[in-house]
Amino acid sequence: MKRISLTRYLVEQQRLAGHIPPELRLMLEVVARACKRISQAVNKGALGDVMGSANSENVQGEMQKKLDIIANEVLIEANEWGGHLAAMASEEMEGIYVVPNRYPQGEYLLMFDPLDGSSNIDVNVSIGTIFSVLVKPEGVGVSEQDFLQAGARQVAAGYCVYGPQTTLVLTVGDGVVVFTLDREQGSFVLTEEHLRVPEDPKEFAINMSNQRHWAAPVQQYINECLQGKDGPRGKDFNMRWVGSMVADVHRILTRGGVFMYPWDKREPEKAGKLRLLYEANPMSWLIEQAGGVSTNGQQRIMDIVPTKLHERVSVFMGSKNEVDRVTRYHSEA
Ligand code: AHM
Ligand code: MG
Repeated sequence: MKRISLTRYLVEQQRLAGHIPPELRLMLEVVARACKRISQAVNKGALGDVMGSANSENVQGEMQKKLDIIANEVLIEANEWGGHLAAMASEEMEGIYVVPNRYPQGEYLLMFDPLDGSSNIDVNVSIGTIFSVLVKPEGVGVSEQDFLQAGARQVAAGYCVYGPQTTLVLTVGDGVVVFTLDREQGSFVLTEEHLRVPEDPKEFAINMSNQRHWAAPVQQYINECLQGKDGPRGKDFNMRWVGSMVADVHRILTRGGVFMYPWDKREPEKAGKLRLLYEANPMSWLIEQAGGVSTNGQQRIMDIVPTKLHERVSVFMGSKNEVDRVTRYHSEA
């Protein structure tokens, strides 16, 4: 594999496969540049006055951290003047952000969770940025309605994880590629092509402290894993839970497993904790592009047509056989 930069990779893909329009390529480069800046802020930690709470709440009623707000601003500022976007939507903003009139308008819609895993910022554990790109439907102007498209219509999706390494993982519908940030050169370098999720792993990721609130199919699946060699699965399982979706899904893309954030009885009116448009959809597409499966227990997540911008969803994603199994338990219930 050639150790080429993200820019060069995208140019080559555009030339070879022709499936990355130039505007999309340029937009992805802008997103990657913004991620580099967020990575720098994350790395500075306490030296950069980026730690701790901002003493404000976002639209979901969650306390915002300073880095949530910084990352959101970095992404908006980097993208608003590029001419490739019509509007953006973010976990940290109630409504959509329409590209101001003073800048050229493009045809794409960008959605992001600027800083996923906020609870891990202050304890120096991996966090990340998740993003998803759609094409704006034809018509004058842009509205929230334009964002309410099924995940199957995404044209690009990815995340950047800020951990021991800063890693950008991307799909444009032709498999999953991984770039590692070379801090000395200041560029993302291709380090993995054709990422595949192993099919029969022995690892699961779920917040076990919510066990008593889960629905029966999830209880059954986890109970069977916990019985290990002595139970119906006939093998021992390991559990990992970072508490940052980016880090947990990155591990699963790398060595297999299943990531779950199911509906639970604590807030029964909510479909789940994670958000469909800028968390579940991009991660689902990456998982599927790597040969995995992603459902909400009932159906493929990417087939769900959203009804609102900050819609939540129950999530089961990862290795095919495990996700098929827990999805089957839902249909048998
Ligand atoms: P955030 O986007 O506000 O950081 O919330 C999403 C995160 C996910 O990264 C993670 O999987 C989940 O929330 C963990 O939640 P909890 O600690 O409640 O289990
Ligand atoms: Mg998040």
